[in-house]
Amino acid sequence: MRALAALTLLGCAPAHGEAEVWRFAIEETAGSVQHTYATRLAERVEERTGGAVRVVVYPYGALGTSDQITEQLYMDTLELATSSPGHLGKLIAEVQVFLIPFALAERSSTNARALADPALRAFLDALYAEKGLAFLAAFGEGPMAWTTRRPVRRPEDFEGVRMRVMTSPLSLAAFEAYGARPTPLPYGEVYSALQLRMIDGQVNPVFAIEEMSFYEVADVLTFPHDAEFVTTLAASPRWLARLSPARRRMLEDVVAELQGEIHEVQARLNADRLATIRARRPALEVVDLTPEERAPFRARARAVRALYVERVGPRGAALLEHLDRAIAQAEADAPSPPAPPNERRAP
Ligand code: 6CS
Repeated sequence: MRALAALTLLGCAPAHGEAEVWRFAIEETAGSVQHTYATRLAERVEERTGGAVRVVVYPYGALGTSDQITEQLYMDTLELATSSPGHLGKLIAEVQVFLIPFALAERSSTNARALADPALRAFLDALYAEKGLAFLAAFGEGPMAWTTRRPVRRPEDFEGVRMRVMTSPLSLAAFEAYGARPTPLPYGEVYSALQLRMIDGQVNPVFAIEEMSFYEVADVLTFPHDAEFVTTLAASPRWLARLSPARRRMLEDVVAELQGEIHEVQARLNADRLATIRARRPALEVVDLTPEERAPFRARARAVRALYVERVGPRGAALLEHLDRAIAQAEADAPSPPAPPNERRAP
């Protein structure tokens, strides 16, 4: 794997017989939502090209951190990668819209429809193009959950709690507004930082909390119902331009199919992994914030929304409007009944 990574960093496509190789780096480990997405994409591309294209999937770390794989896209030394706003926000400030607490819907199914909205996608497309990236898709990976050493039910409970956040500045601002002491770190450094007590908690969807073993170094897992983890699929624009029209259409078709499937994948993975965590650590307290408990967090999130507009500027405000509209439309298309208590508990 290391030799392959070295070849890739030099921009040389590894040989697999005569097949053309597309390298796809993800920000998560094998078995994750992104890994399922990437392996499905790989299978379909290989099948539809009769094996003429082979997609090699590189899990987290194989080609570097989230920032490093994004950089490889615009250097044109990598074809495809997942680029999450939690890290990409340093390069494209506007995508931090997905990090504003309570900006997305509480239900992942609503977010899944909103993220497929053509106007929202077109806006993102232009922003990525400006920064030397090609935007292909945005999708949710499930509700965010906090893992902490002690219960956090009110903003006051966050006092002095060093929460690891992703590296985009708005994640930091959000947890500052919540009253915590946010600490940005790359994904791969979180477990040891928790173990060494350099940080007290972190925030991620349940499947990630299981795959990265964060639940082992926590006493409480809280569902605040304030945000969903959103990622994007990005590509090297120069590579895309080199694809034949037929190959490009085939890729777009596969991406469109996956847009419709990935919501079910994340829902199943998150539910299964919560069961695994509960079975492995029965002592872990699982807390579901009530609507009343969420209210003070929601109130503090208003300042984060205002800060986003202030810091990111008119294009950020326009993207936020697009997102609000897409969510309202998704709600109108399929109004959601109040979530039953059991569904609120299992993301
Ligand atoms: O917390 C993070 O940094 C990472 N979390 C997930 C669920 N995916 C990738 C991201 O880098």
